[in-house]
Amino acid sequence: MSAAATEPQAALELCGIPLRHPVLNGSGTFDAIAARRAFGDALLERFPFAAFVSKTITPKPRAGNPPPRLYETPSGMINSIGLPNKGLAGFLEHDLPPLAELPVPLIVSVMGTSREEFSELVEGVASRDAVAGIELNVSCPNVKSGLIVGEQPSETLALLEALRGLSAKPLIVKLTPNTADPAAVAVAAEEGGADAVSLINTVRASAVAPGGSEPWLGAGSGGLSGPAVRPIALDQVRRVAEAVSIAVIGMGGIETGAHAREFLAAGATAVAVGTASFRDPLAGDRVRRELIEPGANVG
Ligand code: RRO
Repeated sequence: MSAAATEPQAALELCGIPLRHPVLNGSGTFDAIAARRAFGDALLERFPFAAFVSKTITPKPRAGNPPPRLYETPSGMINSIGLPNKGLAGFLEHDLPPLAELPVPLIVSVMGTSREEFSELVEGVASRDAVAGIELNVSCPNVKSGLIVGEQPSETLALLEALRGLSAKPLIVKLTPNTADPAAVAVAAEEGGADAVSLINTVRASAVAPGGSEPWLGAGSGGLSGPAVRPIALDQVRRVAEAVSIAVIGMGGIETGAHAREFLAAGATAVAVGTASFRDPLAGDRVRRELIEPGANVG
């Protein structure tokens, strides 16, 4: 048999990125470098996702938020990790080489606090052959306007207009659910030249320290994910998919193939598994099997 005949074929395309199946990871929910250390090459042979989305990086290194950073809720989890990362140069030097060895396309998630910072990030990662696409995490304030970019259609449009000319690689806008009309933001992203949108990021949430009145999380508040947010995510994915023609990546509490199917039926081209991977690093692989292998669905 020829090598080409044994190579897995792309089953679908996500804004030009070939995917063997529709299940990705949510940014920041699966540490592929640590998993490779723990599982060795077995991880590459049975990689759970059709493309890998990196944890969000920023231009300069960040230590992240003070602890505690996590809080378990009924059917969910609140995080306030606060973007700990090595910064653009550290990512390119230390993290990109091992991520480039993964057997799937690499999407790098980036976040800046100004158009200039976003531009630096997009130029820095897009020039690397190993990078198939860039996810713009817009759940951040613009230091000039003070507004959260992804909460405002006008801010999102202006950001995309500034970035679109910098690279021909796919730009995916990660939408926040913490806005009155996520579909209006998605339409603005499309108008600015985005190739896809992904949603939802976490839902703004707080927790009180047990027995007290103080906030539990070191940063005061955080973002809720997991099964608790799935109906919110499904509703927003449907509304966004109806409003745009670009691809939609749906996520939010997906734990089974049946859940994934609901998001695809709501108009998503692909789905992502996030919080479920913390409990079971192979959750993505199971969701894929339940989704595409008849009879495997136990969810
Ligand atoms: O690092 C985080 O605390 C974080 C990020 Br960048 C994000 O986009 N969403 C989230 O829930 N946490």
